[in-house]
Amino acid sequence: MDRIDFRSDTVSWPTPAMREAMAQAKVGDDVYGEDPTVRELEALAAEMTGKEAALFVASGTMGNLVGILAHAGRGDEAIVGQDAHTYLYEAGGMSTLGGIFPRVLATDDTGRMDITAVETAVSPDDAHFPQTRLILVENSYGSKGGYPLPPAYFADIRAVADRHGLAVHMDGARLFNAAVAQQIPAADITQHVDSVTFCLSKGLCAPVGSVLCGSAEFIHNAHRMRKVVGGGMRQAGVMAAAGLISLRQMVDRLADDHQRAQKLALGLAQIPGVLVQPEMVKTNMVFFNLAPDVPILADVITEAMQQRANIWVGPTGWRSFRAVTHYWIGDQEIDLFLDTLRAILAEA
Ligand code: TLP
Repeated sequence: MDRIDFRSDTVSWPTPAMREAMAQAKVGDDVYGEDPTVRELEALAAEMTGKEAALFVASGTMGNLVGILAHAGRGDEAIVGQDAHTYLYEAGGMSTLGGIFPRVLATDDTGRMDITAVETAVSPDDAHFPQTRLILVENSYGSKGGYPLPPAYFADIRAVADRHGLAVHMDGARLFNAAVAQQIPAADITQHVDSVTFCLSKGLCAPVGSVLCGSAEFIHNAHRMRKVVGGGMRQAGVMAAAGLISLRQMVDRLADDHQRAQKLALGLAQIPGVLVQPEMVKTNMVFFNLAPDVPILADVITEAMQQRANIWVGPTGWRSFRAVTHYWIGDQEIDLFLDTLRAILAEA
C-alpha cells in the first residue's frame, strides 16, 4: 500500500497528466534562453501574478534567495517576520550569500507584522545603521497554520515601502492556496509586492520547481543571481511541462484540499486529548497539540500511525503536529487518519 503522507504538500507526486506532458515536452537549452516550454511557463506565471516577467527556478528556497539577492546586497537590511520561512528555514541564505542583515519583527497569530512596527524598524540614513532596502512577506503564512493573508495587509506594507523607497518581496510558496481560500485572483495579492516566488511542487503537484516573478528589469538581475547560485538549468522544459499543468489544471482544485483540512480539523476537535482550532484552518494545513493529560509524546504517536495505517504525519514539537492535505489525500485518508489517531489515544 502506498504511504499516506500528511507531512507536507511537498511530498505530492506528479499526476499522470504531468508525467505524460513531461515525456512529450519540447525542450532547448534554457541557459541560452532557448527552452520553449520554460518560456511558456514563465510567461503564464508572469500573467497570473500580474508581473512583467518571470524566472523558473529549482525550488522555493532558490526563488526567495535569488529574489532577495536581486533586491539587496552586502550590508543592506531586510525586515522580516520572526517565523517567516525566509528567516527561519532557508539556512540563513540571505546572510550567507548576500551579507544581508535581517531585522526581525514579531508576527501575530496569522503571520502579520504590525504595520507601525514595520515603519519604526526602517533605519534612518545614519552611519550607525545598515540601510533598510527590503521588506519580506509571506502568503499563505506557513508558521501560522498556513493562514491566507488578505490584499489589504500587503497594501499597508506597500504604503510603508513606498514612503521609504523600499522593495517588497513575497514568499508565496503557497500563493495560490492563499488566493483560492479568499476566492480572489493571485494578482490581487501580488499587485502590492515588487516580486513573488511561488512553488509548483507543493499543492500544485509538480515534481520540481518554483517561479520568481517581477518587473522585466528585476528578472534580468535575478537571472544573473540564479547563475551565481548555480541554478541555470539546461533542458528544464521537462520540468516546466509539469508546471504548466500545475497552473492550468491544479489551482482551482486547491479548494478541495482546504475543505479536507477543515474536515480533518473538525474531526480532530472531537477526539479526546487533541487540542485544535478549526476556525484557524483556512488552507491546507492543520496544526494540533496533545492535551497536557495525554501520557505519550508526539514521536510515539507518529510511529504508531506509521505502524498501524502507513500514515505519516509530522511532529512539530514534543506534543504538537502538522498535517497537510494535498491532491493525494482524499476523504478516505482523512477518515483513516482520524480513526487511527482516536484509537492510539484511547489506548494510551
Ligand atoms: N516548506 C517546507 C519546509 O521547509 C517547512 C514544508 O514542508 O512546508 N516558503 C515556504 C512558506 C515554505 O513552506 C517552503 C517549504 C519554502 C518557502 C521553500 O520551498 P522549497 O522546499 O521548494 O525550497
